Amino acid sequence: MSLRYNCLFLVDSVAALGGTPICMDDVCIFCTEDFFCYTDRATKIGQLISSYLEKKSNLEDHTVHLLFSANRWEMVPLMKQKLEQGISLVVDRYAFSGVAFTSAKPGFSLEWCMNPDMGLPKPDLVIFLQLNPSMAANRGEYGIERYETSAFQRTVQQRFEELMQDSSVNWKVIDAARTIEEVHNDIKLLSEDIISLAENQPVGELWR
Ligand code: 2DT
Repeated sequence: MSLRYNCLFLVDSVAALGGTPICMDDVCIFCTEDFFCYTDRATKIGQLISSYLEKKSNLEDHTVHLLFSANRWEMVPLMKQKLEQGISLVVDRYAFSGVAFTSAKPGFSLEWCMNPDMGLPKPDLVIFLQLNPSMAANRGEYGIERYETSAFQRTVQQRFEELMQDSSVNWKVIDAARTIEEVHNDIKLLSEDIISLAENQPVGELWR
């Protein structure tokens, strides 16, 4: 299977993938240059966010939300360039994490949180890796960064469930409590289907 298709799909969850490589036969998440990871901590905006997440600095809640969104928008020209070349993109976290996490804070509505990301390239498929917060806590270096508390993660999970009610987005939920091979296999099947369906389709605009 070649990657020369016009497809944008992403993987999102309360715990995302925690940097775990999931290699498929031809699509290699975390190994391909056509993989985008948000937060992209390499850019200047990403470095501000990274310092905030590592609790080395504090940022006002609206401000950091807008920075997360800006970190996606700054990569849009490159994403579009690749999509226009017919290259499929795999994205780890995207606007859905942005909305789920900020709206888990007191005083933030889903609507306010969605606004800055409206019009981003729309994913053809969103794979949500379902893992309960206590299992997620046992993976990776959980508990070190900001947001990594069970109470907050439970609220984030509820916000994701609200976002999944939106039928304009192609959500697929995968049970991530199984083995990496089983999760891999499910992602592979979903990816192959969407890559052929999205071929030659124009890229949509998120939440518009
Ligand atoms: P990682 O553990 O995946 O690096 O995420 N987050 C992420 C937000 O609050 N808003 C966003 O827009 C994005 C992309 C999720 C670090 C934390 O940052 C949160 C967990």
